[in-house]
Amino acid sequence: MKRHPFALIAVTVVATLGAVHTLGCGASRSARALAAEKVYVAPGELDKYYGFLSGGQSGSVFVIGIPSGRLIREIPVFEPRAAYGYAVNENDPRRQELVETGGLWGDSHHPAPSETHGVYDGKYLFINDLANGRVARIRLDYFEADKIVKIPNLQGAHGIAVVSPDTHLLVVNGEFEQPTDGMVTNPAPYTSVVAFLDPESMETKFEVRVAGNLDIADTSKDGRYSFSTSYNLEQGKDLDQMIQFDRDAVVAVDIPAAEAAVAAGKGHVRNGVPILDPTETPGIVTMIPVPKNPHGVNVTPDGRYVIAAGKLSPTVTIIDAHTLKIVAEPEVGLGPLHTTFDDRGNAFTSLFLDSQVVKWNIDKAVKGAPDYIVDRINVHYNIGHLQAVGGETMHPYGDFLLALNKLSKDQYLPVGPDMPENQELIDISGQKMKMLASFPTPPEPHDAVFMTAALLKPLVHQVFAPGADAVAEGKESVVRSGPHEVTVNMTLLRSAYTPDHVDVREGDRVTFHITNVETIRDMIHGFALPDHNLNISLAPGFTKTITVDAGKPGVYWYYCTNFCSALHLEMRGRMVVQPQDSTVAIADWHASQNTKGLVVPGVPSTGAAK
Ligand code: K7E
Ligand code: CUA
Ligand code: CA
Repeated sequence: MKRHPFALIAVTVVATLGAVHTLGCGASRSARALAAEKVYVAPGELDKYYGFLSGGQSGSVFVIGIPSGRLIREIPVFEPRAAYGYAVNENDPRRQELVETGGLWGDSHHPAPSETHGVYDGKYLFINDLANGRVARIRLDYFEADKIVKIPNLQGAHGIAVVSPDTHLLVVNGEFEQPTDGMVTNPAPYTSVVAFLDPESMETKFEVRVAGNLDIADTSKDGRYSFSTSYNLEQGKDLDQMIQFDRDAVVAVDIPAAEAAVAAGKGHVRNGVPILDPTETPGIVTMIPVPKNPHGVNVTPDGRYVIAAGKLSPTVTIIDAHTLKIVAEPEVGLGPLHTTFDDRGNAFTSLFLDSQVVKWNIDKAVKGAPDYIVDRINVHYNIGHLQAVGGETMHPYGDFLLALNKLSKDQYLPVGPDMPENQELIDISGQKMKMLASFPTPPEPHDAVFMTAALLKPLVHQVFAPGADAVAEGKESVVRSGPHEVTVNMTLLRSAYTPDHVDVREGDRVTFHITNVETIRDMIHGFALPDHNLNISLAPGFTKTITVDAGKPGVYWYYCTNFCSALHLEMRGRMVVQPQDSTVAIADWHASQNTKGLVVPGVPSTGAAK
């Protein structure tokens, strides 16, 4: 088809007018300048807030700065990541946990920081893996996952929440219903469980069975209830069946009552976990009927109300968090998914279908006042979660809101078949919301929690007191502990490995027990071993242990992967693997030290070096 010349001209004129309009209009320029001023963080300045975004199918947590939107760090959790020396080797304890609990990828949706007295204590950040029914715990002093567990009797670990105010337990929802007794031959409708975990041992203490599924979770601010949405009260097995009822439910579990029932032996133990059945233990579960295939459930900062988002209904349901009675059900717009809060009694609900954030006043909605809707703002596009800074705590900060949009459509050039997910930063400090900025992140953030930089700073350790298992400077050794077992007790200090050479034999299992003995912050050293799939990184004072097969005969240079000094490139050492039938004597490392690195002949290969 030939293009009509007039069409081209018309397009050019419109484009030119558009450009003149945006650039030439003084008001729009100053609005842009004001927005830019609000998000600009000058070089060397710090962001006011740090956000922890769940990484979705990236299986990680992204740390971003607000208001700049800068991606500051990724915390890999359910996926090995060489960049941070995380779970790379087959024998890495985290990787073994990953393999044993479901595999080397995850779908993380909901970050939940631990709390003491209702405020973040900086100890842990919990994150779910929807795909494999797992939960991981990230040490917030080290920014690395330190435990990954599989939850028995549960599939589709979706909503998670800590029990406020003291992280008494961790709540995990099972979204994908299962045969109640675990037997696929059982024709009865499927059920699901909400699991309660001990945050320290990460053991599943007990579970509560629900006739339906469980989607998003929150808890009351006083430790009494967990709240979970269920969108399949129909107990349907296909889409048609799941959208039959006008109302599904918010499932409230009375936590003290459930604990008492477990203590009284009322649970049926399956896979080591007592499961409570509410039909046998009345009073532990209250089903609050809410429309329709609800999704998000969020408790207001003051703990008074529970807000359930209607998803297929244009409403949110406001439930009294103490009496569990519905107090109002205001219309907010199409496709309400999640709600967050400012510090002035307002709620902000994401509208997936309308591609909007709606701001509404909680008190006015409860009283039935007609003017409860305060403002609406368009987002780009199809928003899932949204989070106002601090909105998930008892003390929201009330200045910024992050919209986590599922589709960016026209916001970026295509860089592949799919478009980046789009985050938008909205100023919520005034009566009307103002769009400030947008920025993409890797796939696919679901939810976010925020801490002020001032709160976070003292929580994160950078230099650790060496633990009981640390290797001290001067105490390095290479120990042959069996015919095929070698332990290397190693220290790292700019810019050398001690020992800087290790002689082993083909068939040996070599355990590297490594301490970074640096005492100044940010002096991270790596330890990468070519052709052994090994890379770890260590903070000052930190110790890690990893065992590898010696591998094929050869000379393998271990080297530092974190740029640490002018002699970083020289920071390397040799592992020499002698062939099985080699007649070359394996050097005693200490003896070789005494002779300035020369191999001492005649030291038997199986002789233990002290
Ligand atoms: Cu709405 Cu998994 Cu939090 Cu995603 S869930 S949107
Ligand atoms: Cu140590 Cu580079
Ligand atoms: Ca339903």
